[in-house]
Amino acid sequence: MSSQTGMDPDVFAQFIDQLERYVRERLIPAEADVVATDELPDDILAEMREMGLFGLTMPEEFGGAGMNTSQYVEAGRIMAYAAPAFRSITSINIGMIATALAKGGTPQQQAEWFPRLAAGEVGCFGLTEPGSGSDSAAMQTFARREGDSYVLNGTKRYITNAPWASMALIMARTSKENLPRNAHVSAFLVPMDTPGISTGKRDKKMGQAGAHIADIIMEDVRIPASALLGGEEGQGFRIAMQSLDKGRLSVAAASCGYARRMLDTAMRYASERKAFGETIANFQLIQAMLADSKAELYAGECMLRDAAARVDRGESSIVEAAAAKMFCSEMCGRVADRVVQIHGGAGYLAEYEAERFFRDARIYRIYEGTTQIMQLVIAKNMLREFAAGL
Ligand code: COS
Repeated sequence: MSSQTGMDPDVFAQFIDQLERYVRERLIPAEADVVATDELPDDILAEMREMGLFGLTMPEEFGGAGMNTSQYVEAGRIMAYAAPAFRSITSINIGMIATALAKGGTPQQQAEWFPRLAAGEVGCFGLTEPGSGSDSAAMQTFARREGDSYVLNGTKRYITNAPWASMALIMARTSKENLPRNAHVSAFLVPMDTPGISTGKRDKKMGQAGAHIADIIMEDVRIPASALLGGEEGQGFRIAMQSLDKGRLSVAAASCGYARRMLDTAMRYASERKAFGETIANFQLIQAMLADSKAELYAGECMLRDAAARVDRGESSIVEAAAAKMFCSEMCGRVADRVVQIHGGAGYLAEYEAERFFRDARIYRIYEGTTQIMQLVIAKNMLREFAAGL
C-alpha cells in the first residue's frame, strides 16, 4: 500500500484556520436554532457546500479537496466542536462512502459519484438492518440478478442521513447461503430516486438534534448491473469493513472534538459559578474532574493522530482504528458525565448545555461499531497475530 501525501500542508493549515473561525462565528451561534427546530439551516448548508466540506477526502480531479486521513480526522475534530449535526451531515460522504468508492469503485463509478458527492449531494451507508446490527453479515436484503440488472428487496435501519440522501451504498446478499469470509455480501451504488425505494419517517432520538436517521425500504428496486461496486460480487463485506475502519476514526475524531468543547464549557462554568464564597474552579475536587478529563482527552487525541498516521503510511490499522474509536468514545462519555457533575443541579437542566452534551455524546459508543464490537475486533486481530508468531 502506498502512503498518502494529501493536501499541501500550507493550504491545509489555512483551511483549518478558516474552519475554526467558521465553527466559532457561524456554527456555534446557530446551535440554539438547530436544537429548537431539529433542522440544519439552509444558508449554513449552502456555505458548507461552498467550503467543500462534503468532499474533503475526495480526489481533486473530481472536485474534492484530496485530504489524507490525518487531515480528514483533524478537520472532523475541529467541526465536532460545534453541535454534532453539522459534522454528521458531511461525515458519511467523506468517510465511509469516499473510502468505499476509492477502494472498491470502478473508474466509471468514481467518475459518476465523486463529483456529485464532492459538490454536496448527500450519501448514506446501508449496512444495518432490523435483524442485523453488530452481526452485519447476517443481513437479509437480497439483490437478485436479472439479465443486465439487479433487483433489490429489503429494509435498512438507523441509516444516518437517509432523509437527505440522493444516493445510498447498499450492502445486500447476492447468495442465499452464508459463504466463507462473508462472500455472500455485495455492495451497490443506489440512487435514492430509483422507483421502489423509500425512506421511513425520521426516527426520534436521544440527542444530536438536526441529524437524521431513518429506514430505507426497498421493494423491487431495479438497478443496472453497473451499479455493483467494483463490478464483482462478494466484495461487499470487505469494502464495508474497510469503510467502517475509516468511519471509526471519524467517530474517534468527533469524540475528541466534542470532549474539548464540553471541557471548555465546564471550565467557563467552574470559573464563574461561586460556592462557599469563591469560584468552584478553586476546589480541588472540581480540579480533579477537570484534570482527569484533560489527561484522557490528550490520550485520545494522541491515539487518533497515531492511528490516522498509520493509515497514511499504508500500515495495518484495523486494531488502532478500533482502539481509537473505543477509547475516544468512552473518554467522551466520561467527560460528558463529569461536565454534568461540575455543573451540579444546572447540569440536569435543559437550560444549560451540559444536559444536551450528555445526550449527544452517548451515540459515539454505539454507532460505527459498539465498544463491545471494538473489543472483539481488537482481540481477534491480537490473537491472530499471536498465533502467526508476529
Ligand atoms: N478490512 C478489510 N477486510 C476485512 C476487514 C477489514 N477491517 N474486516 C473483515 N474483513 C474481511 C476479510 O476478508 C475477512 O476475512 P479474513 O478474516 O479471512 O481476512 C472477512 O471480511 C471476514 O471477516 P471477519 O471474520 O472479521 O468477519 P466476522 O463476521 O467475524 O466479523 C464483526 C464480525 C463483528 C467484526 C463484524 O461483523 C463487525 O465489525 N460488525 C459490526 C458492524 C458495525 O460496525 N456496524 C455498525 C453499523 S454500520 S454504520
